[in-house]
Amino acid sequence: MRLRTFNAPNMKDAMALVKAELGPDAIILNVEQIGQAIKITAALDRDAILAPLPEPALDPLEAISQALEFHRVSPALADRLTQQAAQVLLENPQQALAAALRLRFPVQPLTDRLPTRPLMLVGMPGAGKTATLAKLVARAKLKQWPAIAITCDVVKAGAVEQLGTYTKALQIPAYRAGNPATLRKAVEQAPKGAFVIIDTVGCNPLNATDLSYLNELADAVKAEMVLVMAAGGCSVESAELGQLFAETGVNRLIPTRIDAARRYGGILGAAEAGRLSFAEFGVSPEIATGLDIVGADKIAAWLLETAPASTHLPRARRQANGTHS
Ligand SMILES: Nc1nc2c(ncn2[C@@H]2O[C@H](COP(=O)(O)OP(=O)(O)OP(=O)(O)O)[C@@H](O)[C@H]2O)c(=O)[nH]1
Ligand SMILES: [Mg+2]
Repeated sequence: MRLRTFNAPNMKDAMALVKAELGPDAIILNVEQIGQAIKITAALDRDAILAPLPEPALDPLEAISQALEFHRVSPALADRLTQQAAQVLLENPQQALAAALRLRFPVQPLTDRLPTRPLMLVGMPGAGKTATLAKLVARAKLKQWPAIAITCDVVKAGAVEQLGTYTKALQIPAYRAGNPATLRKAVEQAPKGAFVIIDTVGCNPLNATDLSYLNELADAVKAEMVLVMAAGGCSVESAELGQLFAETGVNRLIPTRIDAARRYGGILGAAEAGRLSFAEFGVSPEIATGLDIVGADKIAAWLLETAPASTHLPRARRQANGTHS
């Protein structure tokens, strides 16, 4: 016995499809209204009657709004995304949500092509800046770009050693710079056409001095500041942080710990509030494989795959290459 499903804009067309495919003996097992469309589940085999009825599918827009609520996406952003998804009129919630996300969240990876300016990773303490630097260098090496790394974190105990461990393994030169002038000198060491990446000390964006120091460093070498932010944060707090960093000159965001967070409302809120594009995503602690370039389709899948009403932890779902089990 094989169940078949038929989708059409109205009941008459759906029944015509059933008859055309299965003939007059088809047994209708279930009829659902999905948005404006009709979905019929039918079978030929009479045994099908004994089979349990399929679970009624959630309306696509309902599935989207439940997922956004689960992820603690701010109500205003959730409304905007749901309304945009509604305009797409797709039966598949993932495609509809992806279409809405695509309109609001541009993706601009840092390693698509060799950046023309040094990149400077900034963010809160522990956000994943240094690990992300190493992951970006690993990607640069795959592209056979010459690379150098510089750390301006001369404050945290072990920071220079941490970077040294990564750069030794990645076999690239590393420098430390305690002020804008030494940063400029370090950048001058880079061979022409090199991928130049700069680490910074964890910053407190509520402290204007911290932000203006980052600006001084970036200005000294005309670097692009890129925000690194861990997923799983409160969406209100993250939105405020995203806005503060955006006001400092950040345009792109690398969310990290996608694998270790259950809710993504924070990173969406930060990107929306700061009008930030998504760059790469940190999907595992692994340096070689822990960074992924992710489009709207994948983000929509991440948002929807966590059962919205579920109270249990989702399966270990993200692997080093960013695919899902
Ligand atoms: N699971 C997971 N862990 C990550 C990811 N990115 C970074 N980490 C881990 O997060 C921790 C902090 O990472 P760091 O790179 O040291 O963070 P940081 O922003 O440089 O920290 P400070 O220099 O102290 O401000 C480390 O244990 C990393 O391995 C990720 O995408 N997934
Ligand atoms: Mg660090």
